[in-house]
Amino acid sequence: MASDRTELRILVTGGSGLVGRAIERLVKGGERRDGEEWTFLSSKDADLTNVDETRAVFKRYRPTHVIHLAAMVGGLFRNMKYNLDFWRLNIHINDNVLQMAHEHAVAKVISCLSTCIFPDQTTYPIDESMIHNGPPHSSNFGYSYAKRMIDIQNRAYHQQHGSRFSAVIPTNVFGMDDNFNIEEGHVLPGLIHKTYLAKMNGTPLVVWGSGKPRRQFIYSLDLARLFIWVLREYEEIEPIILSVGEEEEVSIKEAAESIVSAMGFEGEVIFDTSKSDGQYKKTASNGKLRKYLPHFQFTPFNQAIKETCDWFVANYKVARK
Ligand code: NAP
Ligand code: GFB
Repeated sequence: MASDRTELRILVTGGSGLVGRAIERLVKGGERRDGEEWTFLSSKDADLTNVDETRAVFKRYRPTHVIHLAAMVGGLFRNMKYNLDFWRLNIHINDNVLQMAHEHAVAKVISCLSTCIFPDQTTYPIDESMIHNGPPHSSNFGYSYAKRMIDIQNRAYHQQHGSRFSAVIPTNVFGMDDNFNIEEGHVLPGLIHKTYLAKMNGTPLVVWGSGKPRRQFIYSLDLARLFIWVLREYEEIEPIILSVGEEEEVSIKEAAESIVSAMGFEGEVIFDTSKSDGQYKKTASNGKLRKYLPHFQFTPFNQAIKETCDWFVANYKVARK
C-alpha cells in the first residue's frame, strides 16, 4: 500500500525486461527518493495490447508518472521475420498506454524509441531532428514506424491537451536480464550465449554476417541512470538520444572479440556471411544529452561486457534464452 506521504507514483511498463530490470536495480539500490513509489509491470499484470486491461492497471496504480518501456522487441532476425507483428502489437500497446495516461491525468510520460528507427539513407551523425526524414531500414520497418508514431502521438497530446508526454531514443542496449535467445535476441546477448555454448561444447563461435556493421552500445545500467534523470529533469516534448558518443562506435567483429576475451573462449571464430548484416551503421550524436549532462560517465564497453558475461554465466539457469 502507498504511504500517505507518497507524492510520486511511478509506473514502469515493460518493467520485467532488460531496461526495466536495470531501472529497478537502481531504484532498489538507492535511487528511489522519499515520497516516490515505483511499480514495475510485466505482461502478467496486464496485456497492454488490450485496452480494458490497460485501463484496469492504470485505475489500480493511479500513476502520476509513467516510464513506458513495454513493447514487442527483438534483434535484426526477429524483426525481419515479423514486421507486421512488430507494427500491430506496438501500435496497440502505445495507443493504449498514452490514451490511459491522458485519461488518468498522468503528469509526465517518458516513452522509448530507438536509434534504429531513423532514416536508412541519411547523413551522419544522426540527431533528434531527423526521425521522420525518410524510410527506415527495410529489415525493421514495422517496429520503426510504430516507434515513430509515439513521437507523433506525443506532439498531438501536447498540442491538443498540453500533455507532458516525451520520449528517449536509446541506441543498442545490453546488460544483465537481457533476452539471450539466439534466434530472437540482439547481437550482444546472442553472441554471449553462443560463446557460452561454444566453450562448453568445444565448437567454433559462429558470428552472423560479415562482422563489418558498426554499432554504439549502451550498458543497461547507464541507460537506467539516464532514464531516471529524464523522468525527473527533462522537460522537452522533443525526444532525446541516449547513447555513448560517436567515437565509441565499434564493429560487430570488435564486439565479438570483447565477448571472446571476457568469456575466456579460445576456440575458432567463424563469420557466417550467408546471414544478413542488416543496417551497416546508425551513428547517432549524443550532443543534445551532452548539453544537459556534460560530465555523465558511461561504463567502459569492455567492463560492461565483462559484467554482463559474468552475470550470464552465473545465472545461466534463470536467464531468458
Ligand atoms: P525486453 O527485454 O524484450 O522487455 C520487453 C518488456 O515489455 C517486458 O517487460 C515485457 O513483459 C513487456 N511486454 C511485451 N509485450 C507486452 C504486452 N503485450 N503487454 C505488457 N507488457 C508487454 O525489451 P527491452 O530491451 O527492455 O526494451 C525496453 C524498451 O526499450 C522497448 O520499448 C524497446 O523498444 C526499447 N529499446 C530497446 C533497445 C535494445 O537494444 N534492447 C534499444 C532501443 C530501444 P514480459 O516480461 O511479461 O514479456
Ligand atoms: O542487435 P542486432 O540483432 O540488431 O544486430 P540491429 C544485428 C547485427 O549483428 C547484424 C550481427 O550485423 C548481424 O549480422 N550479428 C552477428 C548478430 N551475430 C549475431 C547474433 O548472434 N545475433 C544477432 N541478432 N545479430 C536492431 C533492430 O537492429 O536494433 C531492432 O532491428 C532494435 O528494431 C535493435 O531497434 C536495437 O542493431 O541490426
